[in-house]
Amino acid sequence: MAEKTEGKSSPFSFSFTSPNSECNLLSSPETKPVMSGKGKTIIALPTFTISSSQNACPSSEESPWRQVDWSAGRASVETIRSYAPAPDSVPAARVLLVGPVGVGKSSFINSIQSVFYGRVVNRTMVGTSLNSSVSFTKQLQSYQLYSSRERVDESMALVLSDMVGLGETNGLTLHDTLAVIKGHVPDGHTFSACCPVVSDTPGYVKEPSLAEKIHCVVFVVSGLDISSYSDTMKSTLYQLREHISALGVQQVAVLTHVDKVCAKTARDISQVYNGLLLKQAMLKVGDLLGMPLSSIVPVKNYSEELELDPHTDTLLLGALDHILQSVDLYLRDHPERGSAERAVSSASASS
Ligand SMILES: Nc1nc2c(ncn2[C@@H]2O[C@H](COP(=O)(O)OP(=O)(O)OP(=O)(O)O)[C@@H](O)[C@H]2O)c(=O)[nH]1
Ligand SMILES: [Mg+2]
Repeated sequence: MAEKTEGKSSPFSFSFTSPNSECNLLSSPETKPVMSGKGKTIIALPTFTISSSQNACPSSEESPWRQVDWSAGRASVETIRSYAPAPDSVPAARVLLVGPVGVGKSSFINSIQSVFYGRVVNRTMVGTSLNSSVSFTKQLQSYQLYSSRERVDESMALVLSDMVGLGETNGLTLHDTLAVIKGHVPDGHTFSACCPVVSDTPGYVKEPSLAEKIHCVVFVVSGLDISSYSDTMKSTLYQLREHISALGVQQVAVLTHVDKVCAKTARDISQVYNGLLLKQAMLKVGDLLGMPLSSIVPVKNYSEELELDPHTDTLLLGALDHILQSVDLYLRDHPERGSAERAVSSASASS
C-alpha cells in the first residue's frame, strides 16, 4: 500500500485499493521506497507486472484521475470539424505520427477519420509485415481528413502524415525523420536506409513554407510494448525528442492499445482513467520520452470493430483536441514567418 510519512502531496502519492473481482490482479504489487531530496518524504510506489494473457486492473481512487466529459460526443465532433488553424497562419494543421513499428500509427489516422466519417473506415493500410520488426507502412503518406461521409468535397483543416515505423535495427533514420518535419520530403517518398533524403532526392522541397512543415509531432507508443523497448530504441526516441525540441516543434504522445493493458478498460473505455495500470503505463511513456504526463493521452484505436463506440470516439477526440492545441501553440510562436511567407507568395502571385 502506498504510504506517505508526511502530508506532502506528490504526483506519485496515489493510493490504491485491493483489487476487486472486476480486475483480476495477476501479481502482488511490490513497493519501491522513494526518498525526496532531503529524505523527508518516503513514498512507496506500487509496481505491477503486466501479463499479456490477463491484464491486471487494480482500481485507483474512487474518482478518475483525469476528468473526461463522456457525454460530449457529437458536440466535440462538430467543434473539431470546424477547426481552423490560428487566424492568418496556414490553411491546415500538419501533424506527423512517429513511433516504433506496429504501435498503431496508421490505425490512429483511420480511427480519427472514422469518427468524422461516422463509421469505421480504413484510409491507411494497416497490417503486419512478415518480419514483425519491419514497418508495414513504407512511405510518407499524408491524409487531409474528410469532414464527413455526406460532404464528399469538404476536407477538414487537418493533415495527418503517416510514416515508416522506427525499427530496432532498421527503419527510419533520425536524419530522414527530421527532413520530414522540416518539410523537405515530398508526399509518397519511399524511405530507404541506403538512400537518405538529400537535396537531389526527387521532389525534395528546398525551401518549405510554414504550411509545408510539420506543426506537431505525435509520438505513438503501444501499451503492449511499453516495458520492452531496447536501449537502442530508447536512445533513438530520446534523440528525436531532443532534435525536434531544438526545432521548436510541439510534441504530444499517444498511448495506444489501452484495451490490451487493462481488461476493465477493454470492456468499458470510460474506465480508462480509473485504473492504476494505465496510469503506470502512461508514466512509463513519460519516462521513455522524457515527457510530462500532461503531454500524454491514451487512445483505443478501432482495430476489429465495424461500428463506432461513443466512448472510444470521445477518447480519440480528446487526443485530437490535445494535438490541435499544440499545433496552435506552434503557429502562435511562428507568426512572422507565416505572414512573411504569405506576403512573398501573394506578391509573386500578383506579379
Ligand atoms: N487492440 C488494439 N489493436 C490495435 C490498436 N491500434 C492498432 N492496433 C492493431 O495493431 C496492429 C498494427 O497497427 P498499425 O496501425 O498497422 O501500426 P503502425 O504503427 O502503423 O505499424 P507500421 O506501419 O508497421 O509501423 C494492427 O493489427 C492494428 O489493428 C489499439 O489501440 N488496440
Ligand atoms: Mg503503419
